[in-house]
Amino acid sequence: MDTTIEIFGHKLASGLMNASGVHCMTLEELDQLADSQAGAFITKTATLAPRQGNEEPRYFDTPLGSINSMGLPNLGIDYYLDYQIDRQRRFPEELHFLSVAGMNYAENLAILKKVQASEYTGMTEFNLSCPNLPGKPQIAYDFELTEQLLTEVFGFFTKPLGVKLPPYFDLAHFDDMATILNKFPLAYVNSINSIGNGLYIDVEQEEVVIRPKGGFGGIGGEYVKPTALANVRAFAQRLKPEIKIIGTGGILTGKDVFEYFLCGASLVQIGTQLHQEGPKAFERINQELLAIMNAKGYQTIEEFRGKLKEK
Ligand code: ERO
Repeated sequence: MDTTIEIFGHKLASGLMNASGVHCMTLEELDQLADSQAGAFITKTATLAPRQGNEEPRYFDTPLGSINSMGLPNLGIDYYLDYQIDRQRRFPEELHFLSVAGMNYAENLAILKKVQASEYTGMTEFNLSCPNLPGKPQIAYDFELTEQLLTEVFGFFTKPLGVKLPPYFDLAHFDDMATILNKFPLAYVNSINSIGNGLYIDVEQEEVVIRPKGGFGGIGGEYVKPTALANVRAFAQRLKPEIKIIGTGGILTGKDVFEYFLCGASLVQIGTQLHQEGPKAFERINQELLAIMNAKGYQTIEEFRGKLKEK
């Protein structure tokens, strides 16, 4: 019995990764992920130029999760591209992930052209769902814009590309977005980014807990798991089988991971819990998953992946 996963031509020791944004800003953090029990890891979403991000405080741990309005602080695409190209040379057996997003339409194209022109051959995650950029709506809530952008991107981008999506809340939206995504040779979709623009209140102080945008921020952790599972399940039922699904949102335990695999995820990403517990979370969670598989008599993840039963 084991938790290995074969995906994108690589064999991973587990299906667990960090969610972009958590523990992946600096070389030191990335090296710690590389040394952890994560099956793969992804870099912080990068823009063309380095960014400071929003004013602090911009991240707050709540009793059931987190709220953040980081505002895309990152060290710039060259930093993360160089890091992953170096790892690719030293560890060709690993599966590498780079996360990117532009601050506007032209920058989205420019950053992907840069990745295309580089010697990087790993996965690129195109973040269409940052909820925390003042004045900039999340791209993937604009269906026409998403289709136009992906059409232009696939005119030149030939490396494996995934998209990070925001949560959807209506079955008609799953239908419409899946119809668009199925037109493209996507490697995967990652559902979900944080639930955008929630509000957490400190009752004692009668005030919000983060400074940017009047306290509005992306919600992660336990609050979001049912929404995230529904997004994974809905896309698994609608996307062509070549498009794999990465499930993200509210994973605290091996049981949560088991639920994501039942819904059809091929990999899962952990954000809030990794922030709270550090990279040792991967080993604990994977051990918990193994214990569940053992109790249920499953030898491999493939035996139950996508097999959620209806009543
Ligand atoms: O504010 C951020 O840097 C951020 N926070 C999220 O919850 N999701 C994101 O995608 C993101 C920036 C890309």
